[in-house]
Amino acid sequence: MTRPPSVQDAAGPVLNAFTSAFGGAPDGVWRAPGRVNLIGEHTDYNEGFALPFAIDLAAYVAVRVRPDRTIRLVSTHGGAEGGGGVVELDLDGLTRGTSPGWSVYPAGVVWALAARGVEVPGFDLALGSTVPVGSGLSSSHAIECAVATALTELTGAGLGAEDLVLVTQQAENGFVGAPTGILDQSASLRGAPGHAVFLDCRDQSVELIPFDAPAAGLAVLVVDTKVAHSHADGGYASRRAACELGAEVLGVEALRDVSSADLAEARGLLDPVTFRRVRHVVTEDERVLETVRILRAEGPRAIGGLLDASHASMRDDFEISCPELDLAVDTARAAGALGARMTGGGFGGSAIALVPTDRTGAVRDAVLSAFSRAGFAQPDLFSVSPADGARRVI
Ligand code: GAF
Repeated sequence: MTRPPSVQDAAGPVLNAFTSAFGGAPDGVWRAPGRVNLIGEHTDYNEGFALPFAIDLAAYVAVRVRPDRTIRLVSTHGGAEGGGGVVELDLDGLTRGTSPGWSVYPAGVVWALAARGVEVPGFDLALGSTVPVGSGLSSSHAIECAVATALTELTGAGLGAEDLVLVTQQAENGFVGAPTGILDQSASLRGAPGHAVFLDCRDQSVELIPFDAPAAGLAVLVVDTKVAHSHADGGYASRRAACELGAEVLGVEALRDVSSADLAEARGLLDPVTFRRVRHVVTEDERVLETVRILRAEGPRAIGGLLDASHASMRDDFEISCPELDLAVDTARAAGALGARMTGGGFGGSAIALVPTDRTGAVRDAVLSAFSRAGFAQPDLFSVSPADGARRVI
C-alpha cells in the first residue's frame, strides 16, 4: 500500500522512452487517470446515474506532431505490444482490427476524431502508465483520454470534456469493439481531487460531490484480483442487450425511466433472466442517488451498506461477479471494512473496500490469506484517492 508515483516520477520514464525512440523532446506530456467507480455499475448505457472518481494512477503520453501521415508509438514497456520496438501506423489506413496491442487505443481516438472532421496530423507518441493493465481500473480509457486530450490541444480542435467523452466512447465502440458507455472517460476527464463525479448519463451533466475518505478516517482499498477480463468479450455485450430488451418490452426509452415501484409489474412482462438484469439496473440507479444523499448528509462512513447491496445485486441479479471478487468482498467485510463491492464492468478486475484507516493492515492480511487458502493467484492491494482529471503536465 505504497503511495502512487508523483507526476515527475511517472513522466520521467515516458520522456526517456520518447527521446530514445524518436530523438529530441516531445511537444508536451499529457496525463489522464484511471478510475474507481464508487457505485452505479452498468447504469451508464441505460442513461442512469453513476458515482465514479478519478484515481491517482494515470496514463502519460509524450507526443510530438510530425510533418507527414505516420503515427509511431512506443511504450515504457516496449513497442505497442509490450514486446520492444516502435510500432508504425499509417494515418490514412486505420481500420478496425488491424492495430496491434495497445496501439488500438490511440488509433481508435485518431479514427474517432477524424470521423468528427478533426484533421489529425502524424505524430510520435511514447506511453507510460501507472494504471495496472486489466485491473478493471480503466487502464484503456486512461490511454484514450490522455491521447484525446493531447490531440485536441495539438490540433487546436478545441474540444471540451463532454466532446472528448463522446470521442473516446466512439473509439471504444467503433474501433476497439467494446460496446461500453460513458462512465470511465467521464471520470478520467472530469474528476477532481477530494470529489466523486456524480454523473447523469442521460445528459452528461456532472456534479462534484465531496468524497474525502482520509478526512473521515477511511481508506478506499482496491483489491486487484488479477482475473483478466475484456469488455470486447461477450459478457458485457449480452448484459447490455438484456437491458435494451428490457427497456423495449417495458416501453421506455431506457431503464433510467423505470423505478423500483414498477418492478412488480415488470416481473410479469419479462422473462426471469431479463427481469433480474432490469432489477439490478433499476435498484442500482436508486442506490447511486441514495449514496449521494447520504454523502451530503452524513459523509462516507455511512455508505457501506449501499456498497454491500450493490455487490449483492451484481452477483445475484446481473451475474457479473466471479469467485475471486466475491471472496475479496466477503473477506474485506469480515475483517472490518464498512462496505465492499466489485467495481467496473465485472467478470474479473478489482473490488473496492471502504476501510477504517486503522483496519487496512488487517483487511489486507485477511484478503491475502483467504486468496492463498482458496488457491487463487495473489491479488494486489493498494489504496486510492480521488484525483485530478486529464490535463497537460509538461
Ligand atoms: C466498463 C465500461 F467501460 C463502462 O462504460 C461501464 O459500463 C462499466 O463497465 C460498468 O459500470 O467499465
